[in-house]
This record gives sequence, C-alpha cells and structure tokens, in this order.
Amino acid sequence: MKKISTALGRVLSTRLGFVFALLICYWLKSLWAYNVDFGLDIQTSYQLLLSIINPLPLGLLFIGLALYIKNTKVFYTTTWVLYTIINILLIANAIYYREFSDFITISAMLASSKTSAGLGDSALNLLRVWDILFIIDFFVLGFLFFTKRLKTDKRPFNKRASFAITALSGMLFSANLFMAEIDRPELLTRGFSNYYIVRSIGLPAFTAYSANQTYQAQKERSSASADDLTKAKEYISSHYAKPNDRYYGIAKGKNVIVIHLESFQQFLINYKLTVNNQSYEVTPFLNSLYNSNSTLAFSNFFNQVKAGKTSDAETMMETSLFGLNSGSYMVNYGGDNTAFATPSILSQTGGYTSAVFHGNVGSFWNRNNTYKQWGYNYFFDANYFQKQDKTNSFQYGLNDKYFFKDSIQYLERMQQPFYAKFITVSNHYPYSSLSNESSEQGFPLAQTDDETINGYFQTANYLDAALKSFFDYLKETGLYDKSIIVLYGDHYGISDSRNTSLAPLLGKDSQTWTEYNNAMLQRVPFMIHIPGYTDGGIQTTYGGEVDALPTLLHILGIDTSKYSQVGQDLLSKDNKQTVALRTSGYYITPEYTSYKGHLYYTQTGQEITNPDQATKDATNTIKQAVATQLSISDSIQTGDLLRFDTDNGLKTVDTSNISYSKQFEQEKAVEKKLGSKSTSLYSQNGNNSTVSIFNAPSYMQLHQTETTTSSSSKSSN
Ligand code: GP9
Ligand code: MN
Repeated sequence: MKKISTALGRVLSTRLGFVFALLICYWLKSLWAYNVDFGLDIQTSYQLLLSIINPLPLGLLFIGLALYIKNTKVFYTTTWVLYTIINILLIANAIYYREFSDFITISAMLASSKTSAGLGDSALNLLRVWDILFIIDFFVLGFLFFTKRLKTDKRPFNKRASFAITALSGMLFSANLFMAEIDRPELLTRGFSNYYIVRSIGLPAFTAYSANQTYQAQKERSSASADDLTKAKEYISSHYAKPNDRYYGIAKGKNVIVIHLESFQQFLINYKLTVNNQSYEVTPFLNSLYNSNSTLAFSNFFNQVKAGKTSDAETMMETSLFGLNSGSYMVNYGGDNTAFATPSILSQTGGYTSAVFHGNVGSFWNRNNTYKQWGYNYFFDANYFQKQDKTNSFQYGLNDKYFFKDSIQYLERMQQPFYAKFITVSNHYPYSSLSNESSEQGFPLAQTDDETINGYFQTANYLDAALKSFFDYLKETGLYDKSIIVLYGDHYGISDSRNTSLAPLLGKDSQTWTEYNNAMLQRVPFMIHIPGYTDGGIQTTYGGEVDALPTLLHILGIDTSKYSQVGQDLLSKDNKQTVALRTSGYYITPEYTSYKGHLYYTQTGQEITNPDQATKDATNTIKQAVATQLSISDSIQTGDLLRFDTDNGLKTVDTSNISYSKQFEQEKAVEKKLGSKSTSLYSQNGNNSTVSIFNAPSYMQLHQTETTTSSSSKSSN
C-alpha cells in the first residue's frame, strides 16, 4: 500500500495531528455556516475577530478529550464520535436557522413537538446543495483511512500532554469570554439575543448556556405549586382597582394599535430645542396627540424596566407583570411560561387578530418564542421587510419610515378587529441611525459635550415624522376611526450618567443636579388616543408600565377582576399611585421619591435626610407595598404560576397553531376562506391594496414643501 508520504500525511497520522486536522475542518465549516447560514450581524472588525476565533477553544476541548484514551481503536472511535456530535450540532443549527432565523435552544429541543409543528417547510426542503460541504470531510478522511493512505497511530498520547491540551483550550475559552465581555458587557446575564452569544463565543458555548438557562428555569418551576398561585391571587384581589364608569368600555370593539416609542422619554413632549438662538419643536406630531382632547395622556407615567430594557417594557405592557430582577423575562422564561397576555385576552374576549411588527431579527429578546406564548397570530420581523443596508437601517433594525411603509401590506390583510403592535427602533442609542441618510439630515443636533445626547433629538424628530405619516395613512384609509392608538415610551434614552450634560438643555444646572432629577427623568409617555372621543386630557395619576394593561382593558370594556395582573387601572378611583421601580427600595409616589439611596419630596425635590416618625411610617408602608408587588410578580414569573390559573375564564394559548413563517400566505388564506365575510381592510376596499396611500416624505422633502408653501403663501398675500 502506498502511504501519503508528505509531511501532512505524517502529521495526520499522529493522534494529535489527527485531532488538529478535525479541529481545522470543524473551524472552517463553522466559519462557512457563520457566513452562509447564520445572521450574526457582524458590525465591527472586533466582532469579526471574535467570530473567527470562537469555534476553536471549545472545539479543541471537546475533540481533544479523546486524547486521554490509550487504546488505539477506542481512541479513533471516540474521536469520530465526538467530532460527529459537534458537527451534528453545527449542521442541525444551520438547517434550523433557515426556517426559524434562530439557533436551537435546549428548551426548543425539549418541546420538539411544538417546534416541528411550526416547521412550515419539511426539513428536506431546507437542505441546500452546498450542504455537502458539511459532510465532505467525513468522506475524504474515511476514504484516506480506508485506503490506508492515512494510518492510525498506536502510541497513546501522554497523559500530561492531554491535560495540557484541555488546559490550553480552557484558557483560550476564558480569553474568548473575556474578549466577548469587552464587546458586549453583561452578555450572558442579560441575554439580548442568541446570535449575540453565538457571534461572540460560538455554538457549543451557546448550547451550554441555553442548557443552563433551561435548567435554572425548570428548577424553580418544579418547586412551585398551585398553592403559590393562591397566595399570589390573594394579593392580586386585594390590590385590584375597579374600573371607573366614566371610561369603562369607551373604546369597546375598536382595533387597537400599539406603538412602542423606542427610548422615548417624557421630557421630549412639548420640548423645544434651542440651537443658535433658534428654537425647534422636536416632536410636533406627538405633542398634538398629547394635547388633544381625544387622548387620555398620562404625565406621571414611569418606566419600570431593568436589565431586560425593551423586553421588560413589553412584558409589563402586555401582561401587567414585572420583568425580572436580573436578566430578561422574555429571554429566560418567555418561550416556555404560560401567559395571559393582551393578544390572547383580546382574541378570547373580543375575537381580535393580533400581530407584532418589528424591523429587527425576530430572535432578539427571544421575541420569536415569547410572542407565541403570548398568543400573537403573526410576528413580522426583519425577514418581512426590505433588505437592510447602511442607508436604510442601523444595528437594531430598519429605520422607522421604511418600517411603517413595509408594514402596510401585512396590516391591510389583517382581520378586524385587530391588535397590532409596532415596535419602532430608530430612536435607539447611539442615536445615529440616520447618519447615512442624507435626505433625513436637517433637524439640528444639540450642542452638548455628549454626542449621544446631541443625536437624541434628531432621531426623536424622525420618529415623530414617521408616526405622522402612519397616522395620515390611517386617516386616509378610514382605519383611524375604527381604531384606538396606544403609544408608550419603553425606557430612558439618556442614561443617568449622562444627565448632567443634559441638564442645561432642561434649564437646570449640572452642579446642582441630583438623583431626584434622575428619578424624574424616568417618566415616559403613555397615551391612549381615541378618535372621536372628546373627554380626554392630561391625567396626572402616578403610575408605571405595569399599570397600562388593566387601564387599556377597562377602556375596551373587558373585566380584569379574575386576571392575575399586579398593576392597577390608572383611571380607577382606587388607584394607589405607587410606582415600584425594579431595583429594590426605589419607588415614586406623589409624595415621596426614593432613588439610589436618597429620599425626596416628589413635588419639590427637596431631600429628606432626617425623616420624622410620620415620614418614616409613611415611607415604610410604601416600601412594604412595592416589595410585595414585586415579590408576588416574581413568584408568578419564576414559578410559571399561571399554568395553575385555570378559572380566570381564559384558555391557555395553543402555540402549535402558530407559525411565524409564510405569514403573508397565511393572511391571504384566511381572507380567502372567509370570502365575503373577510373584514380585512384589503377586502373591504374591494380587494384593492392601500399600500400606495402610505407616504413618508423625508425631512428634506418636508422642509422643502414648508419653504415653498410659506413663500407661495407670502407671494399670494
Ligand atoms: C431591538 C430593540 C432594542 O430589537 O427592541 O432593545 P433595547 O436595547 O432597547 O432593550
Ligand atoms: Mn428599548
């Protein structure tokens, strides 16, 4: 037999050489999958570097384990087995990703029946010709061994050297983790998105991370019982705020459109930015809504998010339960826990169809799984909108004007009444989403020493213009009169650490800026705009995101007395006006504000350093109330207690009926099946699309029209 006599052949014919050869094959295949199959959204060269190195440490650790084995046959068999396992992990993920735009989590594996139901395409259809690259090495190496061109190495690998390989891979992995933390601090504690983790530390590490997540959640879930829910229910019924007759049912049966205003703080409302002695109204359209009699607008509404940011806001707004004290509820529990969220409640009590629109990848914050548990019929993510590049998007997704424009084709096919949530994104840190859109330049940047603050007003103004376009569309098509529109800011856009630079823009002095001022900036908008209603106005009740859902449901005439919600209707006369912030001991009431270790009078901002007995008693009562509210919510969330909540009049969501692929086809199929009974806007419009009605002029265009109209009106005068 001829043997490969080259140096390569000799190296491959040693045990260590063989292990390294497999490692290199695995590495190349991983990089191939990263580029061809996965959407890792690599933005910087540092992230590119991380993605290039990350298959190596754990690949070596895993395949290298075989080196401990002395017996030649057992060594080679084990090496092949280990190699096959990590390859299966890689290939399965590559195929799965093509359908779900996400990686395989352990909880998805455990619920594989549910998952396969959602697999619109059979796995076979998902295969590509070039997938042969994933297995070609097996054939080549197998052939070389079989024909004895490569020979097996009978010398056992030295135990110490094996250990050195394990230690080396461990060290490399630590270095990898460390580098990943630099790229995105709190990567593993906050979760964000699965692709962040794969991009930084690789697929096997992601799988281990996901296993740990599932294990932790299962542990708490299995120790919880129906008795725990009984306890929670006692609190909930004692805390229940009954609806106010004046508002109950005023919007019954209307479509509900929810608009998530990304990173939008209340101070922007009615704010005028002064640059070079000229004053610019930042959000004229939102201001008109806020000041309208057709809007129930809340001026003392606070965000209550923690590390889960957007996902915390969504959780509170849609379930009236808090996010977690650490990490994101949607990431850790959202895909598994039983929930009675807005889409499911509205579907069961009012026959609503539901959809979420968001121009980022669907797996961010584990939305793709959580939304199913919440009962969303449709989730239109980045896959459903125009292709993103530097000119129309930034790292968190498609810019809002394109986003709304591209949503219309799906919105008009939804059966009415519908519940549709639009998650905007352009007004997201670092507030430079428009930097590559020259036609959107024009609204001035603020002039502080902090670039983040400077851009904030421009992106907020852009969001405002996008909203106006969307409302114009709603009015033109008549959807407006059949709908109510709920708008909320999810959390701060400017963090506390930057607020001293913001202070002068708010007419405050950076030198005398306090934690009280920081606390007050946690206000975000909450408005319910009800076309045709004239009894609205600005409500000063103190509340937070957790209170939004009972408020909305009561307006829609839905009885919430049996629901496990910890918030209180903001329009109820029973409302206690106690806002729990998610960090223990922080709260805001009309009298007291406790924030970052300081206590203040809310109305004056004066600090209370030496509280008298009456103040102590009053604040202790508040402390107790917020601690109870949070701990009851936590017990429900981490114990998955709503699975025991069987007599609230609602059925749990059957997620096997929900698939987020081929949704346009799904909508059309429903329309077709209903025939003349279809209530979609498209059907009502005589099967004509309304897409062309939507028009979102750029800042430049708007500005030009302004100058031409003002000059033409001048000339006609
Ligand atoms: C991403 C977007 C941002 O899809 O919702 O989330 P955030 O960073 O604000 O939590
Ligand atoms: Mn957000």
